[in-house]
Amino acid sequence: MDLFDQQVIPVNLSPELGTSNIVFWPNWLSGAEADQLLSRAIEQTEWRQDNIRIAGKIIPVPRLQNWFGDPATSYTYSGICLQAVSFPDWMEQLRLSVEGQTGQPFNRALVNYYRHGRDSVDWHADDEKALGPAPVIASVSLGAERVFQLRHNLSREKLSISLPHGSLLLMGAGIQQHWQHRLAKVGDLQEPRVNFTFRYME
Ligand SMILES: O=C(O)CCC(=O)C(=O)O
Ligand SMILES: [Mn+2]
Repeated sequence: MDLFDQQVIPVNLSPELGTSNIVFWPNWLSGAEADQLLSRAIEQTEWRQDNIRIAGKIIPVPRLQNWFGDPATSYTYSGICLQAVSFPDWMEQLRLSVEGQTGQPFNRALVNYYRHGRDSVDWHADDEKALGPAPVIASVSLGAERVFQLRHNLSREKLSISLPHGSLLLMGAGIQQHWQHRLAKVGDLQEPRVNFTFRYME
């Protein structure tokens, strides 16, 4: 990995708190490493199709997913409770590389499988109580390049970052409290994408 490849994007939080950073490594993994991880992830993950309740209706989430970490723990969001699955060896190695690159501890991962352009994740923040007051989130992207959008809760300022195959993105402390993010649907895209979001929970 070429260190000069690292991009630091300042992100406004509030007048009191100033800015935090998104740190982005667009070419974090080699093409061969990223290809291998993508096929491993797709083939070896026990993908779940979960449902959420929106306005009284039960709707399948538009992606497949699973939650990894200490199996004695679970993760609840939008009324979905995911019991954690232990990190398989290959994912444990990825977790260690992400810790090494970012200098931050991570002990959980939510893994998302966007099968095609109609799969997506709507506006949200990774701000569940269990993640503590200022979560730091690391995101590894594999497969189809998709646009990650962020929107400030008050100013509505927007940021868009295109996430290539093998990239790593780190959202610094404070961003989850002041911004939401999403991955919008794109028409006509057939190629899959897998994303790992590493988090830290006590
Ligand atoms: O797929 C992505 O890049 C984002 C996923 C995400 O925001 C999440 O899992 O919380
Ligand atoms: Mn998220």
